[in-house]
Amino acid sequence: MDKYDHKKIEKKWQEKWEKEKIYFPDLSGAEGKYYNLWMFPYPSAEGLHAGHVFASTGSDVFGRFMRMQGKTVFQPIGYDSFGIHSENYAIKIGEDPHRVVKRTTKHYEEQMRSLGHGYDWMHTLTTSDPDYYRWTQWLFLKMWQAGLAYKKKATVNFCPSCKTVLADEQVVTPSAAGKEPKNARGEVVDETPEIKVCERCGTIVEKRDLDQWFFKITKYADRLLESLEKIDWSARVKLAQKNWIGKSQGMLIRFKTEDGEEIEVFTTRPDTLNAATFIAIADEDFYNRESSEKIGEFTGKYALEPLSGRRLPVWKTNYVAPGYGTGAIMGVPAHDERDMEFAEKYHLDIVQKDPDKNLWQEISEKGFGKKHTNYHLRDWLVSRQRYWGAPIPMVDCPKCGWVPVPEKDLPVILPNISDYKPEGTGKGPLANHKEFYQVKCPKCGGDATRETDVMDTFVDSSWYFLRYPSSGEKDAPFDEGVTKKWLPVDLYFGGAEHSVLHLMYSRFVTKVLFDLKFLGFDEPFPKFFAHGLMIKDGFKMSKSRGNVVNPDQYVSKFGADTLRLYVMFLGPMDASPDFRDSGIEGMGRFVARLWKLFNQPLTDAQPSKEVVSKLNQVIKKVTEDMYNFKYNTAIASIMELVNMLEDNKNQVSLPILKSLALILAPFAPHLAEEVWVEVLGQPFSIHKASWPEYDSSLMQKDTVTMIIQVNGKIRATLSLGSEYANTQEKVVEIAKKDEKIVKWLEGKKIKKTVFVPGRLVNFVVEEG
Ligand code: ANZ
Ligand code: ZN
Repeated sequence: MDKYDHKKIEKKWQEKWEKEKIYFPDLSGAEGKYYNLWMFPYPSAEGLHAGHVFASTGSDVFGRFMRMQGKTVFQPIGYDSFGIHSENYAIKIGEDPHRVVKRTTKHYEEQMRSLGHGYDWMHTLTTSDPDYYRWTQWLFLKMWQAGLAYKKKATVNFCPSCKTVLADEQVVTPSAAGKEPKNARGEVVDETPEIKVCERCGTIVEKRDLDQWFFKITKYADRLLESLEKIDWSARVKLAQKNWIGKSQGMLIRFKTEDGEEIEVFTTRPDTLNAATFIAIADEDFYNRESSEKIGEFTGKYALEPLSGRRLPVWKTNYVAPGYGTGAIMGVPAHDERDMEFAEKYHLDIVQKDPDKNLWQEISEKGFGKKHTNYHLRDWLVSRQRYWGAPIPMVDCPKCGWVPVPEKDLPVILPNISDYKPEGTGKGPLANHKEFYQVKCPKCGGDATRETDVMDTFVDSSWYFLRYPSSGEKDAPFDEGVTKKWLPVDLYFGGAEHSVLHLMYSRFVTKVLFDLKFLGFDEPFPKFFAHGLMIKDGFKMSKSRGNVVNPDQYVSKFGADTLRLYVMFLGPMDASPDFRDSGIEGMGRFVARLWKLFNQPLTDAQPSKEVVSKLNQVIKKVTEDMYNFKYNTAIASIMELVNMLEDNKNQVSLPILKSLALILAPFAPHLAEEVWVEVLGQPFSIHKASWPEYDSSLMQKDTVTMIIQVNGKIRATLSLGSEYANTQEKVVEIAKKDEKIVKWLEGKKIKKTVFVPGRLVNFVVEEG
């Protein structure tokens, strides 16, 4: 037997799989479809890291399992290549982003192929390719036609480092961004609860008033909320979406100031109106200050509480958000902590509410207020003052206003320019290029200007799953028939950090396309699984710590199968596994043992009951663990089986090794194929073979020996299934029928029964 030569064997099967199109299903004729999708990566300069290996292998293992369950599995991969990630890197090294992306995507593909994932390389996509972004622009036009895209001046989040605006969802806490907070000069600052940073770079965001394009996601707030009910996602991710939508029911109440001005407040607690002691209104200046304390200033005005006419001082503050509700509140310190903190600081009155009054009714009857539902969700800001994105297909005409680029003229090509660096002027680099923006109005033919902003990367990724099965389609973003067959996605695998960003946007876009009759379903991912994030030697992997694990060296040294088995063995898919070099060496030894076991001479002898029982138990366990993404315990039970077979070499028969190869196949696809075809002589390919069945009747149950006493003397022992040995009722019932016991109990009265679970029963009977 030769040593297991992973380099030769892995390459051999990768080529054969490709040649025989093992992972390229016929999408037009597929029966029992299974669309197995992993969130596509940003092709970064560094390439894949071990966290990608963990997540993508987790998805691949499931896809392989489903294929062995008889499904036609479609598992595509592509690149989210537009956007700041690639662009910032391009700027850093002074190379055109087009060229950078060409190189990085090629590198990603090589790495992904080396891991042996079962991707359909015939259906891939790159969001920065014109034949992809043409349809991202088409999507923009559909939004416009549906009245869901608009441009408006607004106070928006601006990242001084990325020099562009950000959507609300892209402004997060430093920990959510996984970054240390930095000020505009790039210096790291202390983290306080109030600090909100750019999701990409960790820089504290600023507010700016700018003219921007938005998608009206707020129109879909209720539906995004309601249909969470019908999708199979974890409670945690659903809650994140629910909180982000932030529906709250309350009232708008009108106050008048003494000089007749009107102030409307939004409150969820109209019942506390008679405990309101001040009015607080939002103030942009205060709000934009980096202060973790509540600050305020008395305006000199008083508002009259509508029911009693009490005079309430009106304050300007930083703790009322300008963009939420009406931007004004009634301060109720006795019942609201934030108001209490403010009232204490500025010595304002604190009074209790009147518990007996139904103020909801009284306020609306007297016409001072009306019921109102408020949402935290804001419209989605989609324009970016950057270069590396899909140009927004709109033309500004002095006569006609905003005119969409006709569909037949798409794509609006992103021109090659050398000055692609953002300047932070509020306009993107394309605004310096007349040859790009000087156009004729598509409607009246007069002189007009193109929009020079480009789209947010999250627009690119909001619909990519629709494109995969139709990639290459020239006349539409997706083919009707293929889409009907293959969508929605059966299992979506990805990081929980996208809980509100990408997942919310994709759900929104799907609902819009459903309403426009392009799709027959309105949830893109009926099942989503959020995997955990891998760490290295106890720490989060990060460039600054220098502990980012590049998988290439491990693939080269140990082979893809060892690496796959290792990362899958680290813990359940939703945990945060810790990558350690010592661990992968151990897995390398296990793979060598497997190779030896498969290559030993086979026997025709009947395996013992114990071995058969173990095999069936392990198949059962692995099958169940697969559905729960507990690959770690699946692998652990395969290891137990291997131990047992090594101890019982004379019983290792062909059927046993076939089953072992089959359950290994999702984890170690190359090794499994090699032994299946070359050692066990089975027909290519193991990855199209059926998953093994298990037979419960062949599984020996664990048994427990129970001692049965009568008046403290041992009269019998009973061998019972462990499922019985802990229930008094069951054990007593069986013991009383046992012939050795019957004679001791005959005609006697049982005074007492002592029961020690799993160990003993003592019947105490009348003497004599
Ligand atoms: C009086 C009151 C009494 C309130 C009480 C709460 C408790 P949701 O929608 O659940 O987040 N509020 C309204 N607009 C605000 C703004 N722009 N910035 C900051 N706070 C604002 O909570 C709505 C409640 O948050 C409103 O109800 C208002 O305070 C405050 F015992 O009014 B309440
Ligand atoms: Zn015009």
